[in-house]
Amino acid sequence: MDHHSTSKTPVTLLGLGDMGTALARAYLAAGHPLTVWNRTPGKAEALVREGARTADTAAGAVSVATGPVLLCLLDDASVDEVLAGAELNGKDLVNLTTGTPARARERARRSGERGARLLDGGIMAVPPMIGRPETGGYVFYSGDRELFERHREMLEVPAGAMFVGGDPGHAALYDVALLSAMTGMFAGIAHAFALVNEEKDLDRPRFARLLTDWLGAMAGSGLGMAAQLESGDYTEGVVSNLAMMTAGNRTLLDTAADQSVDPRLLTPYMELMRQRVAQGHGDEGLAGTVGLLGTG
Ligand code: FVH
Repeated sequence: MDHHSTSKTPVTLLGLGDMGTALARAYLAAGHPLTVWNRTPGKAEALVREGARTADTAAGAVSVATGPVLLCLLDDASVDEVLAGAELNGKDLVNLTTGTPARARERARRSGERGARLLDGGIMAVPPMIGRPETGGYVFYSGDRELFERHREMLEVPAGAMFVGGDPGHAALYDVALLSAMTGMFAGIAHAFALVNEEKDLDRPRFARLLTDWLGAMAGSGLGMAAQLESGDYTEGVVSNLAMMTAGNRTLLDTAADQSVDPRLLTPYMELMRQRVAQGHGDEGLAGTVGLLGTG
């Protein structure tokens, strides 16, 4: 690729882990001039053969950047470390590293003080979904709206782009909220497999398909919970009430004991359900457990 023969926005990318490399390949495939940097230099070699330029240092990559600088690093600490040594004045930064909302807000403030603009992103995709729109992967963005609109076409190259507000912390908050829900789901899947795994003649693939279908059918209950949280009426549209579910939890725990499975992944949430019923809300759905989690 001749870097001067395209009208596509030049992209600088810091970080060539699994996700960074997938992003790099998507930009190269779409014909964007691409400069990459990675702490461990060897990871850039294949991309250079595929048309990318490489920089010796992160500060060097940022200093010659004429377009947006994307960061896809391990965590907040690595982003702050990499940005600390760079001259940011006049630069457009797009952070795609998973981090906390508080650190995103602080980074946006500090970037502004250093003359840069920052858009924060949270990637809702795994590397094989990058550059493949049919997989439905997307990235939450928040912070500088003008920056988002200006670079929207470039941002949409690896995955869909969804702007969720001017608060620079909101992309991270949405990202972490969805990842947290996913973690709870993984815990449920692990418990389910623990219950059945020692059974003779278990057809694991068949069980996995049943589990996947059931979780898919139940995931929509989040919509009902949102409606209840909006209205404040936690009995609205309830199809499975807390009193019934809490009684059913006894069966879940007894079965775990019979199968010699530690129920510790389930019991914290069961305790919240029990508390809400004890407060006299057995006719509600699960929305009342949300308020019990607040620590502020
Ligand atoms: N991979 C995934 O499934 C998920 C999908 C959703 C989004 N996440 C987040 O994306 C960020 C990057 O993830 P990744 O998969 O690329 O992660 P790694 O393959 O572990 O690569 C990490 C890169 O970060 C570099 N790095 C780490 N520490 C430093 C540092 N102190 N200074 C500079 N660079 C640093 C590391 O460099 P090296 O080890 O190769 O030298 C890699 O380039 C992440 O936030 C996910 O949560 C991915």
